[in-house]
Amino acid sequence: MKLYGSHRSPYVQKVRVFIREKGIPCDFLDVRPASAEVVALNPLSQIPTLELDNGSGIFDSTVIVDYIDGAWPERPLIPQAFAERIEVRRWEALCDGMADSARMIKYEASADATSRKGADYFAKHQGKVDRGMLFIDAAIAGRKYCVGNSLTLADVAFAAAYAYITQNLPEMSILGQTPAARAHAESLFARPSFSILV
Ligand SMILES: N[C@@H](CCC(=O)N[C@@H](CS)C(=O)NCC(=O)O)C(=O)O
Repeated sequence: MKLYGSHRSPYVQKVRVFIREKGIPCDFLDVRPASAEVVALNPLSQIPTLELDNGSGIFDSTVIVDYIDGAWPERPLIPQAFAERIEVRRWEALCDGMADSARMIKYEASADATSRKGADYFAKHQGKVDRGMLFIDAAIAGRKYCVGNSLTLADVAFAAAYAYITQNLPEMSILGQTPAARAHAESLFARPSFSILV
């Protein structure tokens, strides 16, 4: 099994930490979304893309983690029980969405001034990150894990998004107003499986 991606992608990093936490063998190939290997497996030409040993491709990061958790059911990171599973997937959707907005801000900020989007665009995406971070800060305060009493995909998705945001947009003022989110991220980064995020 091979994972195609880049350590600069928050979605790739989420999948890489998930695989490490599961303790399963998987080769990692550092490639761009437009690489021939990815395009051959994924018509969307996006990373992460997973290549199975039978040569077929699996993509979007949400489907890849589902595949891995189902194919290696020992030590599940996505709960089977309906309510917990929906809660974990909600965390993942929130954290992936925050990473989406952080990426938009980063790319637009580095665009040429003549073609750069306006202040409304930045405010819209900043609002998504800020509200998401405040939501997480309130939800995680006093808890060891995002959902339930053990580590799940929710913690993995949060850590990957938090690492991306703090590394690429460290000046965001919301980071100074969300100490519980920061403390949770730091406790996760200390786990060996998460060390690739820092
Ligand atoms: N929803 C997708 C998003 C993947 C994604 O947008 N990856 C970016 C890299 S961070 C990419 O491949 N961009 C190239 C493109 O969209 O053409 C997932 O979770 O896997």
